[in-house]
Amino acid sequence: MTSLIPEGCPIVAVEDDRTGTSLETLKRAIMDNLFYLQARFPSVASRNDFYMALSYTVRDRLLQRWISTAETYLQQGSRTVCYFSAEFLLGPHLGNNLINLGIRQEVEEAVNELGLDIEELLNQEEEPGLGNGGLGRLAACYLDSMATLEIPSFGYGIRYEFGIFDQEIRDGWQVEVTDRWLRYGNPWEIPRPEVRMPVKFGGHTRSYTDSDGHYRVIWDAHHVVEGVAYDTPILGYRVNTANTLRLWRAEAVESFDFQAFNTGNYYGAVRDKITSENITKVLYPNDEPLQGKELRLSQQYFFSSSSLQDMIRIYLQHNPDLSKFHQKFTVQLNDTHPAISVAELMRLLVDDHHLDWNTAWNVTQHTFAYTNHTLLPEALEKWPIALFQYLLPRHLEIIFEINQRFLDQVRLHYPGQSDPLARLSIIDESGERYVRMANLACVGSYAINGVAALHTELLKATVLHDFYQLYPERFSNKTNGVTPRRWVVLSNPGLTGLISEQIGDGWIKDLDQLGQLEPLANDHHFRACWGKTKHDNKVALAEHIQAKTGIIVDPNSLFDIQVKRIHEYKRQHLNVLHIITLYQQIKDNPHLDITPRTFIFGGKAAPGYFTAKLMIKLITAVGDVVNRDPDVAGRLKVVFLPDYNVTFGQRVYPAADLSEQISTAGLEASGTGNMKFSMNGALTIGTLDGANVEIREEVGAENFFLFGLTTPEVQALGAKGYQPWDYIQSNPQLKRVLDLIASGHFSHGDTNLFQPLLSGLWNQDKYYLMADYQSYIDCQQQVSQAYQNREQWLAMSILNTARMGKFSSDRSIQDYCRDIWHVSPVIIKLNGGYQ
Ligand code: NBY
Repeated sequence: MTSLIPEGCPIVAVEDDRTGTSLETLKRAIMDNLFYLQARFPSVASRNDFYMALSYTVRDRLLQRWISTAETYLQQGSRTVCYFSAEFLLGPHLGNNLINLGIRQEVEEAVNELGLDIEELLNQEEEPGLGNGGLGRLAACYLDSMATLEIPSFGYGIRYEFGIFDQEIRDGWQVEVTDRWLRYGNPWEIPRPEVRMPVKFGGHTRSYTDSDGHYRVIWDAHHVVEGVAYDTPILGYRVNTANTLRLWRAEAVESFDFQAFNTGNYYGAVRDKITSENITKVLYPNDEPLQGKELRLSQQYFFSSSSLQDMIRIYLQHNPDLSKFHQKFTVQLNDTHPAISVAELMRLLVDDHHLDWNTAWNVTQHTFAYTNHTLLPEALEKWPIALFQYLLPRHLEIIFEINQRFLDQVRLHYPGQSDPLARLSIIDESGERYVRMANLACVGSYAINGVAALHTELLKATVLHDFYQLYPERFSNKTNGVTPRRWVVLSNPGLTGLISEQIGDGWIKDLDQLGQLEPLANDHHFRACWGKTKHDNKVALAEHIQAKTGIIVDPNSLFDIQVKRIHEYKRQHLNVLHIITLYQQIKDNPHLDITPRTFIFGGKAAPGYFTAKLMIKLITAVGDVVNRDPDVAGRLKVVFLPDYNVTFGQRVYPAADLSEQISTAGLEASGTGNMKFSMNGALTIGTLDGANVEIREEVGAENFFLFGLTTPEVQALGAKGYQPWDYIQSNPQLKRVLDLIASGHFSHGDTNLFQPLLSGLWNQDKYYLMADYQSYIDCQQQVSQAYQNREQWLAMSILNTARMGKFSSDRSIQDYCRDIWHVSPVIIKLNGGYQ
């Protein structure tokens, strides 16, 4: 690039008087930023002003790395991974960047000397909640690991103006409140108003033959929206790599609906402008697809198209030949939300860049890889043909063409058979016609993976069975992982210090090193330190609980925690049945000697998911009674902590004794909270589901509380005709628990309130709670006993942490790099600075 400024101008150096990390330089920088960026002097500055000033100070110190990383990738033309995801649930940046930069201590000192409190400033950050749950958080952990492993990569997604709603609890019910996370500004993003991509919607297509005799299609859109880039640096841990997360915001194009404007329909024109900017207004708060929402499909197409256009733009800067695009880029599709990319890349290559179909298909097919995150057949995304025709008419044509060529191949495999064809077809023709996004993703990808070993096996055997038959070589498993930087180092400084004292800090980048802790499980003194750390974390959580809910909990009680989205298949209500069982035992015998427990719940329900919201009401209602009943005498406490998010997760995992992972076997694809708990020394009570299976393998069966039906048992029971009332009628304890709820004991005498939940359990019990109840209760009894043996419990806790190496997202990313992406690290060198 040619410079706009003359030689000999001042250089911005890697570390200079502005960006050094000495105490004086840091203090000065914070005060400078407060004045020059926030326009405040200290006496009138708010806590947020100081948070912003500090964040800019930290950002300034990672900019050299970010710019050098971008420069290096550009110059070296490195093979690059693009992680396409509709959700990135990042959580707060400041604390994480301090740790990854390695300046947490220096900054804390500087902040102290300015008379401020670092914790208060950290708490000031509104976390970017641009995701629903596991899928979005996984994307965030993967960005951290890709940067730490120095993998050239981009995240591409949507800059939602409103992320996942804030949850309030009123009268025990969930109430949704808009998440205005951008209200006070976002110091971590850099808008790139010059990076903007036109994205077309609606209209129709026409074809013609050009002067060279080529058949061409033109898409005359109804309207165009622009994607504008907003970049956030993703810094690796103690490396120079700072990758980019590029999120797109929708902007109306300048001369929007000129005709309306000129005919005096000014308000009409402005209304349409607002409509197109709606695309990136709000994250859909469902963790299962909502069929047929036009705006949702618009979001998916909008970010897929903007991202692919951006990649082509970057590619063409150095290479005119798009037929080798897949050698430079690979795209990981985070579930089917970006699967429309398959058709869009074809359109860009064929219509806009005039590649012939076969060449374009070769590129496309070698570009994409697809990760599936769900087995629930009803959760597979599909879009009505009519909606597609209306919104993306050209893509529908392209999909038909892809499908026709694909089915021609399939016919060779299955001569004369129509059933496999009907199942494999990208178009569902069994009733109203739909585009099946998982089929599009499978046809258009060179690799397909599930997110835990069991999940991948089930994918191959069920929802993607036909594709597995056709393309077995495309399938592999990539068990999820979580980043130990955020989920141990940042959240649990006490444990981090204790571990590093013993084995050094190499484990932070190489989690298998935690194995060195194993012998210490037998060391009495180490156990005592381990126990103290846990206790301190529990005291801190207890204080938080009291501040947020007014409920006083005993840090000496067993902290039994279930935090995750509220869902019937995750079975928070099974946990409640256990609480009521204990409660009833106490009522029967108030002097019963039981292990005191604090049951902590957190999680959001999709706003339209009535049963999930009723489950929250049940938890809070049971809490209201149990927490106050004098017979209980504080031995059981039930807490529902509102607004579970990443920030709260960071408080909760370190304080857990017991992790509840109790989904119906075969339904939780992987789970990642299970890993975060275990890494922080919680023991798990769980079914053989998702990654629980592998966690149990790693930590040892003797260090894991297993209960419940296995997947084949669930399937067999379903096939035989499952009758929940058989289990209820033959189990007096279970029947009493259900009857107590039905009697209105937890609902001020209202016998109707929980009827929908109860009749669900009596009649179909889709998630087999009744079948698993007794096994769960018995297993919980073992937990209570084990907790009484403190030394033994501590040893088990240490072994859990020691054996969690596999579940670092660094391992997952290395697996992806080796087996799917074929990308290698690129070391970033900081040169002297930039002019
Ligand atoms: O992905 C979760 C799985 O349930 C969990 O087992 C797994 O560990 C995790 C990471 O692989 N899936 C998930 O979180 N899904 C969603 O959040 C989601 C969000 C939106 C939509 C569908 C699923 N949608 O269609 O809008």
